[in-house]
Amino acid sequence: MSTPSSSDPAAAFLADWAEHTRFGAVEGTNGVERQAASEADGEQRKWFAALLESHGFTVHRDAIGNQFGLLELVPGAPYVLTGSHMDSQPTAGRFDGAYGVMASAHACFRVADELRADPSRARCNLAIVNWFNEEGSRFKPSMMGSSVFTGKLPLADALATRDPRGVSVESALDALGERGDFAGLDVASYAEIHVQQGRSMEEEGVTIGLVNATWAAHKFEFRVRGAQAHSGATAMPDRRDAMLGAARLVVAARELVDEFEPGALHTACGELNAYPNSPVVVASEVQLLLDLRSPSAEVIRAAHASLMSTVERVQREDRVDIEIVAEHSWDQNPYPEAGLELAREVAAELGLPHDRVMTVAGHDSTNMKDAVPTVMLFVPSVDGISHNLDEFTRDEDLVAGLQQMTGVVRRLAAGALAASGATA
Ligand code: HGY
Ligand code: MN
Ligand code: MN
Repeated sequence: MSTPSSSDPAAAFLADWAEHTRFGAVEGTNGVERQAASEADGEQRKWFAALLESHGFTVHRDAIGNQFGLLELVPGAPYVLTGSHMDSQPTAGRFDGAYGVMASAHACFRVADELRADPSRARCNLAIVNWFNEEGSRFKPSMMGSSVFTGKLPLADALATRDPRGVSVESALDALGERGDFAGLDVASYAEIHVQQGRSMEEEGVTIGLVNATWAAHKFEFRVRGAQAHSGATAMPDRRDAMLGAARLVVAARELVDEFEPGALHTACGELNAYPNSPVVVASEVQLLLDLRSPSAEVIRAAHASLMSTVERVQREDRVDIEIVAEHSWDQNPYPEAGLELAREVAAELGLPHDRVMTVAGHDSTNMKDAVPTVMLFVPSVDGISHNLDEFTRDEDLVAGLQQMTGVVRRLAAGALAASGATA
């Protein structure tokens, strides 16, 4: 673990980075499995808390398990908040989210040392955050911790959410000792860095992505209901096959893409649970999660309408009932220009190739940008591989992102973009 006296910031970061990847490491691969509030997530949180404390930060947890490291340099001043998430998808890459938390921490360590040496430059305090359950794989919806923090999701609803085995968020967090009562952080500004999870930056030779907008997303959790029956004996016209209804929706999601210009719509069904899921039985119930993404709000609306007409047709023709059990969506909308300009100036000063880029995936900053002045940054992903054990970003890009983040935090701590009391 790095110490406050580490003199080479890049080497100190890479050493801690190498150490952090052992939590939830999937044997024989370079990836991790560290779903929200799992044992591996809990172990990593303990290690991360010790890292923050060793650099003089005080560690707190709020009621939804967001983990904060705080350093007060200017008594009573608001905080520059920076971070991302350390939870992962099943059998996933080691960079998604965790890179942002570790780069934020090391950027803050460096700026903290500078401001301790010259306190007259400090206008804000420093806070690092490890948001709870960004991925939404074990507990839906995604971006849970930042949604509760920004008031978009009621705390009670989040705590009551259960994983497929019936374990609630509340009891999973309690089992790890990761549910706290910290509240009332006065946030001046927020910054996050993440791997791109696409390949345009690598192809265009861009080292620092200045995220200027997010794609729109609409996720549907459907429940398809039919009737349980013998898969051999039941006459075909008598069947109400929930698996068939679900399969029609899976195929419809792919066919929707062809209704629009190439690249205008991404769709997938990533989760499918059938009951009773047994040989020789026609399924009575299937739950599936269908995900629509587009850079155009208009395309999302049109795709939504087309999907609903498919739902009507499948119910009629296949004699199944289809219900929307839950939805999670966000609009196509911009990140603040002032944050983009600040990040552009830092990249130019550092001589790092940079350009504006949209984010296709959701991030905790998708929530935070609606509450406080926000900067969102990307570093390249090799071949755009993501949510996969082989996700990869080169060390030189990790270090460039750390330098960029350090420059951004330095300016934010000196009062750039500051808004006080925007988030409680
Ligand atoms: O894009 C997503 O849905 C996830 O929250 N990153
Ligand atoms: Mn992520
Ligand atoms: Mn992810």
